[in-house]
Amino acid sequence: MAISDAEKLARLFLEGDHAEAMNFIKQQPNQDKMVLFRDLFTPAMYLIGDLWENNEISVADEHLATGVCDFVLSRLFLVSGEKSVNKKAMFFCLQGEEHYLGIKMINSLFQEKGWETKYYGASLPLEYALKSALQLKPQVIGLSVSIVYNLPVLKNYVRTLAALPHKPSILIGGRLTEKYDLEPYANNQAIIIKNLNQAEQWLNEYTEKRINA
Ligand code: B12
Repeated sequence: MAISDAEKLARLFLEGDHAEAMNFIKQQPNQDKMVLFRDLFTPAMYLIGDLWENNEISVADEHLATGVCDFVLSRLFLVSGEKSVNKKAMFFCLQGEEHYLGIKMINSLFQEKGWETKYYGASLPLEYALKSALQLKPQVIGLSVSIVYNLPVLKNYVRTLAALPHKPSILIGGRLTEKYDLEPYANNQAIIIKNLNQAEQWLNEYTEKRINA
């Protein structure tokens, strides 16, 4: 059976081959980040998770693969580009949450659409998130959560950030959103995004509303 492109990418990640992984991505006919993230990076990392869960690869293999994935993602970041002053977003993982590759992709997609973004990565305690949000006043605050034991703090993040005077839109994403009903945590104050397609749809609708307003 022919192996898929996502499997090929997963193999390059697992071989720890930064250069080949980068070449593989550069050679893709469709360079749209949304497509690369949805069809290649995400399934490649999910596959690595399955191999890990089934003991077919070790923790060391998984760490190596994560490092290469992170490297390639960083290389895809925009270093310049036109930014709109009125489209600011900040992204981070809840306290305790180490799975940051997903929200790094989301940050990159917003950047590509002209947003000025601040990406804070893993495990950002609420008090520091709040401080930064008060300074930056982003229209969008994106939170990521992947592990169930990190969920209890979610409600508090949403409640606190939604109460900011400039009323940002709060987005919740991450592996758990597809698996569980997180509405009770969102408390009608945040929007739950289940995957990249929904993220793109939300972004397009948000932009359209602003143009019409
Ligand atoms: C790499 C990895 C790690 C790395 C993380 C590296 C990093 N820098 O991110 C490390 C080694 C740190 C790690 C640690 C752990 N991990 Co881990 N990890 C993974 C793995 C293999 C890949 C994660 C990943 O990058 N996925 C790809 C991204 C792109 O997917 P994603 O996060 O879902 O994001 C997408 C969407 O959800 C969305 N999205 C994400 N965030 C946001 C935010 C917003 C605002 C929006 C709009 C959208 C959005 O966009 C993304 C693009 O498609 C997964 C397997 C898997 N199925 O995901 C296991 C997995 C998540 N880990 C798991 C476990 C158990 C752990 C540990 C508990 C292991 C341990 N015993 O220590 C720890 C917990 C650490 C912690 N406190 O968070 C389990 C969870 C199982 C469960 N039942 O909860 C998994 C599923 C592996 C498995 N199959 O068993 N892990």
